[in-house]
Amino acid sequence: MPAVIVLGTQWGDEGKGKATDQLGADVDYVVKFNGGNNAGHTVVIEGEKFALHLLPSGILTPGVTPVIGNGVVVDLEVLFQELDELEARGVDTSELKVSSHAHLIPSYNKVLDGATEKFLGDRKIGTTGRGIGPTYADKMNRVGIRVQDLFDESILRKKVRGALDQKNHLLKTLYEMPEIDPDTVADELLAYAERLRPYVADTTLMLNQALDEGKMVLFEAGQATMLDVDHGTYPFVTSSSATAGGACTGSGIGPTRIDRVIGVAKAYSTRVGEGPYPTELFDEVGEQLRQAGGEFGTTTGRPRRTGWYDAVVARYSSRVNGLTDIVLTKLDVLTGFEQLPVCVAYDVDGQRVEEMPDSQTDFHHAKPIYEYFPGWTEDISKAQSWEELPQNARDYVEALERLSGCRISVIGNGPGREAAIVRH
Ligand code: 2SA
Ligand code: GDP
Ligand code: MG
Repeated sequence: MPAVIVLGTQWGDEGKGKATDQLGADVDYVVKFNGGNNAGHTVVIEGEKFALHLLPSGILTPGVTPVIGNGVVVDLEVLFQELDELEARGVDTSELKVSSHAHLIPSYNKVLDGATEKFLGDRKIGTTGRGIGPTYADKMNRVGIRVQDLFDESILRKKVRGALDQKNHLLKTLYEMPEIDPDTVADELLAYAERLRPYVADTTLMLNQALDEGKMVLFEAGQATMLDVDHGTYPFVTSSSATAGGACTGSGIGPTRIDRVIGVAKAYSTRVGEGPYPTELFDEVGEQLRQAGGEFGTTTGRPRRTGWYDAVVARYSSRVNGLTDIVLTKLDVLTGFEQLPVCVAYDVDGQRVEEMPDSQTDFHHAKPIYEYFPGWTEDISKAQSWEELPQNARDYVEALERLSGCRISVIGNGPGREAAIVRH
């Protein structure tokens, strides 16, 4: 299986980092194709915890070439901080490749991310404040700054000036903030040029050649299906394509090359930031899930909203991504809950709805219709096979498989690399 996509089926933080890492030994390239340092992937190797933001999780596996694809937005300060931290912990980062087409996050877009959220007030998105939205807006508006611009100083200065023309006007008149000097921003970016140069590559050519040679390439999504700018709960989404199609546009691979699409799903659900979330729990059970699952943002430390598994979302994810497999994570977190509700359909203004509502208003009105499954009390964190799981845990997984419209091929039962039960 030469080309595999790993993506999130819910609202992020399903455990994609761990799923990618587990496939690591068989993989030649791990490609990040969307998002930037808004992502946070935690990987635990022999008890040691690594939190990755901008770098693909594959960087932790020796022999894997980590790639930052053209669809990613890169904060150079964060990139080098992350590389320095990993190097200090003995991780070899020298094989990293960065697409010359990837866009850079200039400091003004971090200022604008914060200012826009403040301006929106109670209509805010709850962004990570990393400048992601404004940088993708610049890309689409054709005033973005790309990696390759760092190597032509006069072009870079011209582009930064062009981008700031409009933004300074906005900062001054609407947000009542100081204007930003274009040359200061250009100098900030240029300071990283020589350090970045050895990593820069034509990653599209490189990846297509690798696939021609039968190498295994893994595409790792940031965020998740319900945060995708097209298919998520717009406008409460991130600004990139976190679904399977994004792997193609974000790396320059044709869709005919993709062999497998693995969706990672938590055995319950979480969401960070604002936006509709039908199965959200507001009571002490929600708090219990948050504590048991350690549900706090990897990037910002924000407490995550928590709720039950939503099979309508899972079916939708299977459909828009063409999933071939689901990796179900954090089953161990559910140990000790007496009863496990699973949302099988929605009640939308008195009507039973089986599929994801097409209209935003309907989704905002959706109330979960639950089926209830009995829980288990046995510790499952040491289980190594399907047979070792208690009957109720197996019944729960089989019910999720039936309701989600896709086979569940791996079950996560702990944060460590080794804590996984392979079924198929
Ligand atoms: P942005 O910053 O423009 O991408 O924010 C837009 C929405 O996307 C959500 N978002 C995320 N949701 C879950 N996890 C993310 N990564 C971090 C993590 C989050 C953290 O792994 O824990 O540490 O807070 C992530 N990144 C973006 C965001 O909450 C907005 O709803
Ligand atoms: P990602 O953004 O999808 O890569 O996920 P995050 O790393 O932000 O959040 C997932 C969290 O769950 C991390 O702290 C992982 O170490 C942890 N995790 C992953 N799989 C499992 C699992 O099966 N069980 C438990 N208990 N924790 C897990
Ligand atoms: Mg995360």
